[in-house]
Amino acid sequence: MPLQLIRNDITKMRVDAIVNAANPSLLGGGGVDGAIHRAAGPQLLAACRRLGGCQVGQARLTRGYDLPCKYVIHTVGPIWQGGAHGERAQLASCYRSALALAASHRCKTVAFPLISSGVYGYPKAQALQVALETIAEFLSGHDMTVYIVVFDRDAVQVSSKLFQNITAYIDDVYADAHADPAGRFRQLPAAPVGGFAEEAASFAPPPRTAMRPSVAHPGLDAMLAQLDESFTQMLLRLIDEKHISDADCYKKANIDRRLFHKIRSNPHYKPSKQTALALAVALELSLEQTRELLMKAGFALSHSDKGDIVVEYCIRQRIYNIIEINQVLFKLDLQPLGY
Ligand code: AR6
Repeated sequence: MPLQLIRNDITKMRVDAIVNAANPSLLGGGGVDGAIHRAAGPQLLAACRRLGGCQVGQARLTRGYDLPCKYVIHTVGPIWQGGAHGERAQLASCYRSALALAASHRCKTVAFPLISSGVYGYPKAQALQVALETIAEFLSGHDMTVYIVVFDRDAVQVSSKLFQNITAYIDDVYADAHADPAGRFRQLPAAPVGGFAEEAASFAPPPRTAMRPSVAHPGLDAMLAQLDESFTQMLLRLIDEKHISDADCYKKANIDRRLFHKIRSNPHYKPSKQTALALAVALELSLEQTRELLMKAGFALSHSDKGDIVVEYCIRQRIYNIIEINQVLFKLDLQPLGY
């Protein structure tokens, strides 16, 4: 998945590069900067000394030393002064500079903390918005997987109205799915004597002779020769019907280009449910079409699954922005769409 929001300690990320929220001296400090220097060991400080500092909005690169990543990209975020002092442009420039440096070092996987959102005081929700927008823009022209690593789930603040509506919808639908409408579990009738034996008999396998191949089931071969449209075929048909390009589709679905090509080149490809749902959202399908596309991959939308209910709500409300949907899923500790 090209853009992923995850909860982790960035020093544990096994990626090509992690990004450090540094200060202009590049000589270490508190927060994520302190954690990165501690985990990388003293050679990182020696390498930073040789760089001679960095200006706000720019980025510098060192090796990762004892960290599990190859590189550390140090960038200096703006100090929040109320928002009217060019902080947004400076913060966006941090992400762009760090990503450009990562691309020039052929990094395929990069992890960012929420720059400026700690000691430097940038409001977390706004900092996340700048990160998401700037990274998404970069990814529209580059093949890379970028992780935004947040320490606490509160950093992700979905619009409170949307969040309230979705949680209310989950409460309704999930509660219905888990209710016991006919009181089935309250009054189990006593089983008649011999009742189970009768049932068992009706499920007994047919006699062996009836299980011989196609001679006994002349219709089977014909049925197998007339399979329905497959997942891939339906997907490609919808892309054509909607007049969008493949690239628009997989980018909007937040799906890796290689995965999309795998799906495209195999008419019988079976995607994961999260991938199928991401494509349904990218294609802005109705709920009915989404169900049909999912069914082609062997899945259903279930009211016993909170993630499914969130997606159902979003589709009903025509919320087709996968990043927004994934923020809600993240906040509820549910699996994101994509892959
Ligand atoms: N992994 C992921 N995120 C983290 C981690 C971690 N291990 N530790 C903290 N965060 P901050 P800034 C989050 O203060 O605001 C330093 O002293 C944290 O919750 O590290 O850019 C520098 O030397 C917050 O959301 O960076 C500078 O002087 C985010 O990382 C100054 O702080 C950034 O918080 C830079 O301040």
